[in-house]
Amino acid sequence: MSDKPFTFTLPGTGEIRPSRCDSHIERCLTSMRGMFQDEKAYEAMLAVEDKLLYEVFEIRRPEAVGELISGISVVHPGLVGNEYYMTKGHFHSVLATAEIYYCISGSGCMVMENPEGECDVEWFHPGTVLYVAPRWAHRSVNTDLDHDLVTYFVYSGNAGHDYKTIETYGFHQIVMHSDKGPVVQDNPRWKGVRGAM
Ligand code: PAN
Ligand code: ZN
Repeated sequence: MSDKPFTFTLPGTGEIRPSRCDSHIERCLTSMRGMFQDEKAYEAMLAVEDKLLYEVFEIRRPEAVGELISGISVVHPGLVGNEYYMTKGHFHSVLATAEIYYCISGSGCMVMENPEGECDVEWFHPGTVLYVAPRWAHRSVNTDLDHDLVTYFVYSGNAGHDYKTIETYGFHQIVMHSDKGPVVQDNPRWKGVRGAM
């Protein structure tokens, strides 16, 4: 990997690919087993098609202190039962590493929580910059049922990803679709002991 400076361009509205991309990850329904509330709806959807829920295009850099890894996250529109398509979500393995998200197009939110169980949900609209403070787990949720949620993210090269904690316990909060729009609720299936995480 070159150590020289470089440039690239972010996707415009209606596009999803940055002009430079070293890795492209596609996450389908199968990789989100157990994460949605409505298991029957999940299994029924999966029986028809293993739908693509979100994609990540990364501009890779060495996973080292001082480096910055960035890329584009695209959460496609849709519902599993009454729950919006979302990312798996994770803590950074090096908890003390922050992340910046910039919303390019679409709308939705970031569901966040820290290991003490404090929760926060911040909303994305085109132009929103979100600072995910160190120690906060984060999950992107697309609450627009007609358009992709496209964000640009930047995080420390050494951050690493801890998916297991969220896979085991879930997030304390969920975002559900209603006639009046998105509603943030306590997660009835959260598997930890409240106040103990
Ligand atoms: C992002 C996320 C990306 C996909 O690059 O990795 O939005 O979400 P999951 O990793 O939870 O599947 C990031 O936050 N990196 O640290
Ligand atoms: Zn992250």
